[in-house]
Amino acid sequence: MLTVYSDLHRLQHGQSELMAGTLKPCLETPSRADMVLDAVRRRELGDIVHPRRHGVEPILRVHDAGYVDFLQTAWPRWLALGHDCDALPKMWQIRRMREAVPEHVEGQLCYYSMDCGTPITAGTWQAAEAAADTALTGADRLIGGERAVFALSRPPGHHAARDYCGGYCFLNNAAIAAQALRDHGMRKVAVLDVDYHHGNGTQDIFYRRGDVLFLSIHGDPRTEYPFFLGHADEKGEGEGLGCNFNFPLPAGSCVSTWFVALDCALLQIARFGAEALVVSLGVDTYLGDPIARFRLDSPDFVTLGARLAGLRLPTLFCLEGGYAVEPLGTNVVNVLAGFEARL
Ligand code: Q9C
Ligand code: ZN
Repeated sequence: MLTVYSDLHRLQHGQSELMAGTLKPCLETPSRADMVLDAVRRRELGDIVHPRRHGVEPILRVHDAGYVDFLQTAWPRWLALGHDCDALPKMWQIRRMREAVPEHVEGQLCYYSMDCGTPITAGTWQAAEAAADTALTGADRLIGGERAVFALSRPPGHHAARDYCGGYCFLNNAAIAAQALRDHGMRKVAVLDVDYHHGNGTQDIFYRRGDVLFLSIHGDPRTEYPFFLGHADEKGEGEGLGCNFNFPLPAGSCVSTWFVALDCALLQIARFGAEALVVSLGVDTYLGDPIARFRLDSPDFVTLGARLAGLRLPTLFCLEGGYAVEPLGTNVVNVLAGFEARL
């Protein structure tokens, strides 16, 4: 399988995220991509290519122009305030407050963020753009006839919505790629999100669309991040009604429960008549993950890959979460090798 990778991901290296009342070192680190790239090489998955630059147009197909402008300008504007640390928001527009974009960068940071775990740093825009280019280059290859491509995208993307960042995500790589597949002639595209956390950003982007099916298997938001989206009764709206499927599972669910949900999701993808599949590939479903509570073991990821291959669709894998850094490469490449039935 072809891998797309850029070293520019290193430019996103935040210092800290707010966790349990204190600032802790960021869990979403450059070493994550190093581990995955290392496993791709070790397991001889296939060629590794650099992304091609696509510019801002395909990003603006799914993201709000004001939000993109904010991401591009936030760092110098933050520095101009005299700060010498990463930018994190500290309040939110909550119920009955005004939904208007503030002028000051500090207000905009709050307006365009969903949490305080997603620091904007000097290289955030460049890294996020490179991750989007990575997914877009993967989409190009699928259009060119490739059976499957792995976009080793970092920072991840699935929590990034049309106009906000959060959950370590800035640009929604999988959604940008799915839209590019649509724009290049694929009539129906499915996005399957297997990360432990609900893909709220991807759901937000396609919720009113009948041409992109979104499905997510995740920890139940009644007890798990991101809390405010990902419930089973979110079915889509308007043209998109019936094109959104959430499979929330209780924290601590066992492997067989998880695979029952996967079978339900695969059935819906086949029924939808998707011409291509984008997989938001988070492996924080791993039993050793520090912030998630499912129980998949490393060999289960091989099974996941094999089941996905059964759909017989052109498939783009976009890397999302997974924070047990040591086994991260093995778990990710297990999915890809399982897909190719090459172990
Ligand atoms: N104590 C992704 O997997 N913080 N993002 C949760 C739990 C946010 C995860 C804190 C987790 C975001 C791409
Ligand atoms: Zn996650």
